[in-house]
Order: sequence, then C-alpha cells, then structure tokens
Amino acid sequence: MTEAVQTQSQQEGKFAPRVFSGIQPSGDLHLGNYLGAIKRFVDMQNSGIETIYCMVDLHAITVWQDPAKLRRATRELCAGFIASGLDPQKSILFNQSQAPEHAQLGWIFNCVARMGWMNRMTQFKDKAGKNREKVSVGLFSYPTLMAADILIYHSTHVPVGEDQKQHLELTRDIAAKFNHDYGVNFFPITEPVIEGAATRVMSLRDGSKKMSKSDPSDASRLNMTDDADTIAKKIRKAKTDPDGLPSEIAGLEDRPEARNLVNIYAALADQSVEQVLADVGGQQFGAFKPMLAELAVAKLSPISGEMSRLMQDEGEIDRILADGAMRARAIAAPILAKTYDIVGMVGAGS
Ligand code: AQP
Repeated sequence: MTEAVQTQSQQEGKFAPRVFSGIQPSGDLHLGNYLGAIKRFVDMQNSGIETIYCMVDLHAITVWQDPAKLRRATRELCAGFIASGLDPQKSILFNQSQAPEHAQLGWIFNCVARMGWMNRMTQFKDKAGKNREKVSVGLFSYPTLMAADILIYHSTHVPVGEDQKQHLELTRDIAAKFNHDYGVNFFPITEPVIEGAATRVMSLRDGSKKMSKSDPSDASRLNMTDDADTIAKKIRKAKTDPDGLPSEIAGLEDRPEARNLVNIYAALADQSVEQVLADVGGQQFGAFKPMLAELAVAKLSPISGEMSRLMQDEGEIDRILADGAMRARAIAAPILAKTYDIVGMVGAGS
C-alpha cells in the first residue's frame, strides 16, 4: 500500500482503501495520460490496494463522437490499459456505460451540487471558450457525473493528473454536502493522488499548454500508438530555448519547455528531476533530445506493440469489459440502493 493511501485510510477509519480512476475514450492516448494517470494506476494496482479503472465513455460524448470511432477508442483504451500493465484479474476494468449506477448517482449529485460551484469549474470555461451557448449541457454537468463515478464505489483515492484537481475538490464538496444534508456519514471524502515528476505534461509545441488529445496539432503530443520514427521526430522538433540544461532545478525556472522535457525524462526513467539534472546538466538540447527520444521509444514501443496485438481480438477485449462491469456493479448496486433509501425513494428499502 502506498504511504499516501495508508495514512489517509488510517484517518478515515470507516472506509477501506479503494482506488478509482477513469480516462475518456475521446481520442488517441498520449504521453500525458500515460505518465499522469495510467502509470500511476499500475503502481497502485501493484501495491495491493483494490483498484477500479474505467473507460468513461459517457464523459466522452459530452462532445460529439462518431459512434464507430468511439467504440474503437474504448476498446483501444482498454488495450492501452492492459498493455501498460493493468491486469484484469487484479484490477476491475470496464467501460462506464455498462454500469448504469454511475449515471443514476450522477442525477442525485446534480441535485446536491450548487450552480455556483459548477460555474467555477475552469475546465468547462476552457473547453467551452466563447462557444458557451452552443456546448452540451453534459459538458457543464460532467463534474457531477465524475463525482458519481468515484463515490458509487466509496472510493477513497483517485490517481489523476494536476488538471483534475478542481473536479476532485468538487467531489469532496458533494460528498460533504450529501452527508451533511441527510445527517449521515455515507460518502467518503476522497483524496486526490497527484504525484510524480509528470503530473502535468505540457504540449511539445507550447510549454504553457497541457498536452491534450484535443490539441489540433499532432506534433504537440506523443501518442501511445506513434512509431519510433514519429516519436524521435516529434521530440527533435519539440520547442526549447537556446540555453543548455542546468544542473539544478532552479535553473529551469521560467523555462517551461525545458522543464517539460526534463520532467518527461524523469518520469519515464523513474528518476527524480534532481537526479536527471545531476546527470545531464551542462548538455545542450541537441544532445539531450536524442537521449530522451531513445528512452521514450524504449518505454512506449513495447506498449504500442502490445496494444496492436490485443486489438486483433476485440471479442476478448469485450469479454474483459463485460466481466469488469459485472464486478463493478456488484459493488455499485448496493451503494446506489442505500443512497436511494437515504434520500427517500420508495422501493429502495425502508
Ligand atoms: N497533459 C497531461 N499531463 C498529466 N496528466 C494528464 N491527463 C490528461 N492530460 C494530462 C490525465 O489523464 C487522465 C485522463 O484524462 P481524460 O482523458 O479523462 O481527460 P482530459 O484530462 O481532458 O484529457 P485530455 O487528453 O486533455 O483530453 P481532451 O483533450 O479531450 O480534454 C486524467 O487523470 C488527467 O488528469
């Protein structure tokens, strides 16, 4: 069990440690998803905690998705999870729409969350931009469904990238308000787990923007399915500054692109940023970029190879997802039934 999880669960007492997280099948998996989320999912699985990981397809349709592409992306995401080291025997792997309890609890949470809280969500503001009147209602209420994804399992810990911090705070607020309004201690106050050198991987073209599936520039990200030549080319062309690499972290201040490449190296190599700088300090990017490319290819190529192998048997992926959904629902259904009972739905118990 990781130290963060142990300390928190000792404080909580009532709730056994349980980890939940999800990723949208809304495009190609990229290095940010891998380092900020999936790699951490694997660490948590292997530390012996109960782990539940979800392909959040209901979140993906908050923006238009071509149905055939969505189905493929969901299976490919499952393949990506397994190829990265998630074991369907150890972790519960499933797609969100196969466990309807998420959407059912999401409705209750729509009635718990306040408009003022939702209006503060920066991801909605970023994604809606100037198009606010034209985006879906789902894009706005997405964070209440995310709270339901987590709390329908009484999850105590959620490994995510830095960009999800505000949604996790909202999840805590929803749990606390529900508990307060109904005079219960039913939902845990979930702890975000945002750790490691790459909690916010930035675009390779612009160090002020996060690496993202929806960036129109493919050169801005390393996709998990990129081949070795593409990875090397994207890293070679990554934006940097004219200075060399410093030997200490302070030398990366106000150098977002340089800091991003060093963070990526550290996370891929499982080293601290200090260790990396102690080794490469004084080098120019002309020497560092090929080292980074070699490391990225060594780490990502086996994953993309395994993903393509797994994608050849879609039937097996569908079986894994169906089995995972059955196991997920066995946990979710009694929690939903108890929630309905607490809020006063006839037929739910008392
Ligand atoms: N750049 C990133 N650095 C670190 N972590 C990241 N994550 C995403 N981008 C980075 C983490 O990956 C998990 C799944 O993200 P998601 O697909 O559910 O949603 P997202 O954060 O909206 O991902 P994208 O790629 O940025 O998608 P689009 O472009 O559609 O918005 C989360 O844990 C997230 O923190």
